Amino acid sequence: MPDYTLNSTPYAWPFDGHYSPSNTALIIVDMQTDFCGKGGYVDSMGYDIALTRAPIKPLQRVLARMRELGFPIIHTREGHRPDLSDLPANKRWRSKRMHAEIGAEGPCGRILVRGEPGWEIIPELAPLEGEVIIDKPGKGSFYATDLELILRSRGIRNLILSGITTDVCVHTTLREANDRGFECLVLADCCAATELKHHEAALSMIHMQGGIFGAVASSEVLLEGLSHRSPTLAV
Ligand code: C5J
Repeated sequence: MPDYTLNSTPYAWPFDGHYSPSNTALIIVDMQTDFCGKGGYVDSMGYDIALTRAPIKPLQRVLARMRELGFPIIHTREGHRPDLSDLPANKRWRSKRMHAEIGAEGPCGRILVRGEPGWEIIPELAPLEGEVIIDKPGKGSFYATDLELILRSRGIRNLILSGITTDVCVHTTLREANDRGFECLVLADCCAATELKHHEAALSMIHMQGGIFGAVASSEVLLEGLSHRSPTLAV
C-alpha cells in the first residue's frame, strides 16, 4: 500500500501511513452562528468574530475535497435543551457574567439553545443530507453523545479535526479522542479561537512530547496530500 503520510508536525500523519475514506473522518466542530456569527454568543460576549470566521474559507475547500473523495463528514453543535435541563448551573452563571447568559433571548434567538437560529451551523458549511451531526451539551464531542459508537461502527480510527474554538471545543474533543486511541490531525487554519494567543498556544501544546495529542497541518498540506487521490481510487 502506498505511503500517503502528510507533511505535518511534529510527525508525518498518520503514524501508520494509512488514511482513507474507510478509516478517516473529518470532524467540523461547532461552526455555528453562536460562535462565529453576528449577534451570536461569542459576538455578544464582545469578542472579535473576524477571528472565529477566519477558518470558513479554508474549511470550505477541505470540505469540498473530502466530500468529493467520499470521506465521512461529521459536524458538531454545542447547545442545550430548551428547558435547560442539561445546562450545569455554573456554566449558566459564568455566561451571565459575560452578558451572554445561555438560554436568554439574544439577537439570534435564545443563546446556545437547540433549535434557535444562533445554534444552527452557518450556511457556508451547512451539512449535506446523510452527514452525521452530533449535538453535544459540553465542550467535548464525546461526552454525553453517541460519537464514539458511530466512529467504531464505521471502522473510523483517524480523525481530522477542525472548527471552533481551537482552545476549547476542538481541544477537548482532541483530548477525548486521543485517550480513546484515535489518531488525530488538527488543521491549523481550519480552526480559530476567540484570542489569537490561545489558538497558537493550543496548537503549540499538540507538539510537545513528540505529538502528545497527535499532529498539526495546514489545509494546504492536507489538500496537497489529497490531490494524489481520486474518488474511485480513494483507498
Ligand atoms: C466555547 C466552543 N468556546 N465551541 N465553545 O464555549 O469552543
